[in-house]
Order: sequence, then structure tokens, then C-alpha cells
Amino acid sequence: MEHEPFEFGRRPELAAELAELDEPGVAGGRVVAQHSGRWLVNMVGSETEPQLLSARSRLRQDPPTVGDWVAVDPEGAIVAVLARHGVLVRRAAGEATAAQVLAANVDLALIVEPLPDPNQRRLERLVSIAVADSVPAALVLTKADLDPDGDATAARLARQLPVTSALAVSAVDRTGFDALLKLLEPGTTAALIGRSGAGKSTLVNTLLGVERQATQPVRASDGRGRHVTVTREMIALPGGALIIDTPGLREVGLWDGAQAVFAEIDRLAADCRFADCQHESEPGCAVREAVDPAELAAWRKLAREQEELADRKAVAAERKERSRTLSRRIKAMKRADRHH
Ligand SMILES: Nc1nc2c(ncn2[C@@H]2O[C@H](COP(=O)(O)OP(=O)(O)OP(=O)(O)O)[C@@H](O)[C@H]2O)c(=O)[nH]1
Ligand SMILES: [Mg+2]
Ligand SMILES: [Zn+2]
Repeated sequence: MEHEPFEFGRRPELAAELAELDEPGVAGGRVVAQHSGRWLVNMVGSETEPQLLSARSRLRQDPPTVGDWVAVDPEGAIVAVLARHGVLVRRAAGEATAAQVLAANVDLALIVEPLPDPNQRRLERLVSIAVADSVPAALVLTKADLDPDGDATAARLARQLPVTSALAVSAVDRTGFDALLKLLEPGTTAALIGRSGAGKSTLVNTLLGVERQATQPVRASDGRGRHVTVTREMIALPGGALIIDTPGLREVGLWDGAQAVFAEIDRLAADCRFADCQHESEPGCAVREAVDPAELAAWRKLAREQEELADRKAVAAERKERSRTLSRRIKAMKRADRHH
């Protein structure tokens, strides 16, 4: 640890956190990848390569994820996941009412979208994933070599989204990488999110200076990516930052509020005549005139999605409570049996 103080990212209170667990002999580590029910963990204070470890069954409900700080017992099993600071969560793909934690302990979300035609609707969703847990988000528009107006587009989008910065980069001519490196201070954990083919893995390779991550051209027919990256993985950069490469998101289902992204609509809505104004055809609406109709439509779609999700969360919580009561009853019955 001494020679490379930021090899794992920042966790200044690690020793105290481990001591508080009341699990004798545990060591700290950080999850760098996940492979079918096992986790690749970089152990703090150990010279060894990352270890592929299993986790205690009680962690099944809320398993470790990439970026997690974990406690490992002397037998080499993960016994606890330490408190997460800054998670990227999305609704799991499909109909399930489940959250998928994409990455934990993220200091900076790099929202990746390619030039020349960055999709603002997708960006709103991607940025929402970050701001939902107050993770600072920076917009990274890739493939700037394909668009002479990349910087202007980045500046325009930065005014419309709650991002801390926005830049246009090119892996082909290395435009923008100096600015990107400034965001990646030593000890920072950054995570890339964006659609397949956006250039996330290419960005990692360019930062590393080696072709570590596999990349593939987008399909010529429709410009879509080929879902080349299939696992999430945390990679140490030469400058002392860590970067999490992720598979392209097919569906950006939101798990938590998108309100921050549409702060402007909320602010204007305070002047609508009706408190529950939907900004459709209500008289005295302060939003309809002031906001781009496409943006308003995006807001409406997200609001509806969030409502549906809230319903489904409520149903799922009820179902869980019912099954918990049932299993408590079964346990009590078994106990009673033993006593006879
Ligand atoms: N012209 C140009 N092409 C780029 C740039 N960055 C990436 N590409 C190309 O875009 C394609 C997709 O890049 P990847 O890095 O594989 O994209 P990804 O986001 O990792 O995709 P998934 O792993 O499928 O999610 C590749 O052919 C890259 O060479 C760039 O700056 N300029
Ligand atoms: Mg990739
Ligand atoms: Zn209104």
C-alpha cells in the first residue's frame, strides 16, 4: 500500500470500519470484477494478485458488486460489504422489479455518448442514474474526430443537464484527453456508462496506452454496437485513478428519481396555476410555453415510468412481507415440533 497509496481508491476509515464489524481476523479488499457467483477481490496490504472469492450465503440478498469494499475472513470468504458511498443503480432489464447496482463507491460517473449525434433523451436517463445517488456526472462525447462541432455540442448539452463538466474526446487523435485526465485525480473511482458502441472500452485503452479491453466496430447497417464488453471491471490507470468499464446498456431503466435532471421543469412548475398541473392543456400553465416540447415529452414519459415503478415496488414489498411472515410461521412450527 505504501508505495502506491491509491491503488485501491480512497477509503480512509477502512481499518476502523473493519474493526466495527466484530468479525475476528477480517481483512479489507475491493471488488474488481465478478464471475458467476464469485468475486475477484484485490486485498489491501497484500502483495498477491486479486483473489477469486466466494461470499457467505447471507449476502445473497444484496451481493457484492464491482467497486465494493468488502471484509474477507481468514478462510477467504467475503463476510460483509462495507457501506456504499455513491452507487450507480438501474432497474434490472426486463419486467422484474429489481434494482441492479452497476457499480459501487463511484466518485465520478463518466456519461459516454458518441458524436456526431449525441442522443439527449438517452443522456437524460444516463445522467439520472448518477444524480439519483448524488454521484457527480461528467459528460464525455466520444468520436470528436467525426464532428467538427463537438466542443460546442458538449457546451450546449452541459447547460441542459446537471453535469459538472462536459468534453469532446477522440481516441483517434487524442483530442480532449488532457481535460479528461484532469478529472481523473489519483484515488478517484470513475465509472463509464453509455450504450454499446459508444467507445467506452476504447477510452479505457487510450487512457492505459494498451489494448487491454476488446473493442469492435459498430454495425454498419444500423450503427448499433455489438455488446462487446460483457462484464463490469475496475481497472487501475497509470495516474492513480480507477476506472470501471461496463457493458453497453440496452435499456436505461431508472430506479430512482429523475427529478434533478428536469430541475428546470420543476422550478417553472411552481408558477403553474394548479399544484398538480401536468403541463398538458391546463390553463395558467407556466411550463408548456417555456420548455421544448420534446423535453417535456421526455419528462412526462419518465414521470409515468416512475409512477408505474412505484406501484410495482409497493406490490413487491407487500409480497416480500407476506413470504417473510409465512417463513417465520414455518420456523415457529418446526421449533414447536422439535419440542414434542
Ligand atoms: N472515429 C472514432 N471511432 C471510435 C472512437 N472511439 C471508439 N471508436 C470506435 O467505436 C467502436 C466501438 O467502440 P468500443 O470501445 O468497443 O465501444 P463500447 O462502448 O466499449 O461498446 P460495448 O463494449 O459494446 O458496450 C470501435 O470500432 C471503436 O474503434 C473515436 O474516438 N473515434
Ligand atoms: Mg466495451
Ligand atoms: Zn403546468
